[in-house]
Amino acid sequence: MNIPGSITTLLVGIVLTIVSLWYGQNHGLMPVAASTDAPLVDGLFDIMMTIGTGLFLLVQGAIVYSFFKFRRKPGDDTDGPYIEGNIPLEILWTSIPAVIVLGIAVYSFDIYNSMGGLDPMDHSVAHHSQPTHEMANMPGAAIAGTLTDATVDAASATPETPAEIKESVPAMTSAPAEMTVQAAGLQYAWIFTYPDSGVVAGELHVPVGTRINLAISANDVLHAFWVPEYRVKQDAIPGTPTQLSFTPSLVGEYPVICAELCGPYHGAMKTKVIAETPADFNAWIASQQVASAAGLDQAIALTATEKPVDQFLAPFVAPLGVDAATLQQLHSAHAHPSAS
Ligand SMILES: [Cu+2]
Repeated sequence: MNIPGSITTLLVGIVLTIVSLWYGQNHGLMPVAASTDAPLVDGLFDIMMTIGTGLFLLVQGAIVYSFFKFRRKPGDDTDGPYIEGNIPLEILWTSIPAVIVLGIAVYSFDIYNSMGGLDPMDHSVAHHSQPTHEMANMPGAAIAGTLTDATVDAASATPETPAEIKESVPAMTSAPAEMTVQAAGLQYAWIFTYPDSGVVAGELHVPVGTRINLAISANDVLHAFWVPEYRVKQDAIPGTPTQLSFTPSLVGEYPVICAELCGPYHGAMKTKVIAETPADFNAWIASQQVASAAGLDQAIALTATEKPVDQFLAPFVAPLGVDAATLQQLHSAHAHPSAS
């Protein structure tokens, strides 16, 4: 083996390892971790940054070292020595990357699996992991968020974080275990539909602590649903429904970005996910129902055909003290003259 084993090499190796480990934890490249899945992805990213930093320093260090060490001496016009090869060295520099790549493959597959990537329709995964995720991972997520904020984005994020954590803790106890929301991508917007309430919105409101199952569709061309703060992304494919699951862990507003070039205004296809406490979320759902009930277009288009007149008028007359029975009587009395 021609690998030098001097003290200098050992010291350089130790320094290189320490610098790589430090930078892997302090690269500051990730936005705040706002879902329970985010710390998993960040763990993988940190390890890859550690390895990448080590390799970068090793390769660049060897190049810079060689510039000086093997610089042509003045007056030396001879050729360099002929080197046939070095089997042990070649085995070493093949096996080490192979082990690294295999290790990252197994680790990332494990994370993909634990995020439900293998079978997003299998809700038992979410149910089984829910209690442990909430008990064990949620404080971790909050702490991770604090650390990231403090070191990375001190100016903008740190003041919000204590409040976010405070708000997110009681949210755990009363949030539903999971919720399915339809997300339709179209040029150039996202339309979110809440199945139970029928609320339709251009922004995604989610209660913190609830496993959100997005049922993603595309109305025209390829789009992709991406929330960097949640570390999740999924394609929206015309004719092929796709799924995406995540659990918001911090109260706040985060950008939803279309991550698939979908047309000339692709860059403007942005909205936001608004993670709030279950109480705020329920209040928002209620406000949306009132808003849609009060919409005249909706009342004509939907309610006139699907509901009896007294039912769809009820929200309007309630403040006047007219009850549904009275309304029904009034309607019956006037129905015949106007029915023709
Ligand atoms: Cu798009």
